[in-house]
Amino acid sequence: MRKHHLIALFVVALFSLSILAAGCGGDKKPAAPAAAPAAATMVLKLGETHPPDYPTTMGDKKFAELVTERTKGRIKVEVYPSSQLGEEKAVIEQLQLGAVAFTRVSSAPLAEFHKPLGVFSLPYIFDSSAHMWKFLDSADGMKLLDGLQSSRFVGLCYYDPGARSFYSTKPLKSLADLKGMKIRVQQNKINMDMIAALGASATPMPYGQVFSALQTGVIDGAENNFPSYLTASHSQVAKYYLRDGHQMVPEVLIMSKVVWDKLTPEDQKIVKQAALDSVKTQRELWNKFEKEAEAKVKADGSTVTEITDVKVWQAAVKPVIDKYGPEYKEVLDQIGKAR
Ligand code: GTR
Repeated sequence: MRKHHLIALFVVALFSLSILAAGCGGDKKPAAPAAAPAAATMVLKLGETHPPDYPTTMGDKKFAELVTERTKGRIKVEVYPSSQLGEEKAVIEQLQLGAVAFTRVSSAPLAEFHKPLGVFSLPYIFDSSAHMWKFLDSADGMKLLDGLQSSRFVGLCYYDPGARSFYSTKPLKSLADLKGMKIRVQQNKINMDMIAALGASATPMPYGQVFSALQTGVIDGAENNFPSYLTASHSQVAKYYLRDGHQMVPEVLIMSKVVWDKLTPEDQKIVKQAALDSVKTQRELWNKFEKEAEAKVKADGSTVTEITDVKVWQAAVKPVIDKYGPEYKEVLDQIGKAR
């Protein structure tokens, strides 16, 4: 009881003091009208799979920098590299919910959320990087990106993906060697069919699990471009790289439609343009790093074999084109036109 009494007294004393303090305003200037509240900074997250200095991450950072600069700090984009926000599929789901604002992903896992992008996983649809960019930069390429809106994403821009090729922990120098191998693929249905058509067995799994799966022998091989082969350390365990260039699967920078809808039309325009303007940075760094990565893996002891029989590979995957061709006919015709 006594204790309660003391506490009560203390509270009363404090209360009186605060009244006194409030009353001691002094010269009683009329209260200034409240200043208009400064526009709050909107902080938006961008998820990226690759490490901080990888070309796609550098593209993301350029994008972030341009957005902050052009919105005069109204919007701040924070780039989280190295899958800090999760693997690609998980981050894409976060975008649909609006919990993460942006991500840079490969169009292969994104195609599981937005089917039209599956076209890019079809093997040998582009003859060269120039052919691919001619299509991506065309009105048809941009239309494909804009179509993402129907799946609650906003497609901002494409980044260079290079070409994907197979590599293995076991000798791999020809298509015949691939037979019966367990190959990790990006999580997408077309990839499963492609691997089957090549006589191997497909194991889809997130990118972050591939290194240990190679190391422990859960899989025999995987497929990717030189920069990923190097930076994910796959080249340390899978020493045989067979350069067949079966796919060029564009990287895309996308935004959550939920978050996009919260921006003013003016800021939406800034975000879109900043993304398009960041492409130059990513492409320049990509071209440089692709060559550096190739030289590095060779210097580190990887055996790189160039294929000389691309027609044989193309014939082997023809069933995949036959199966999916009708579904993607319109875009395949546009890609053909850009050739
Ligand atoms: C890389 C791509 C990543 C990821 C990875 C994979 O080339 O840049 O976004 O999709 O391939 O194979 O999972």
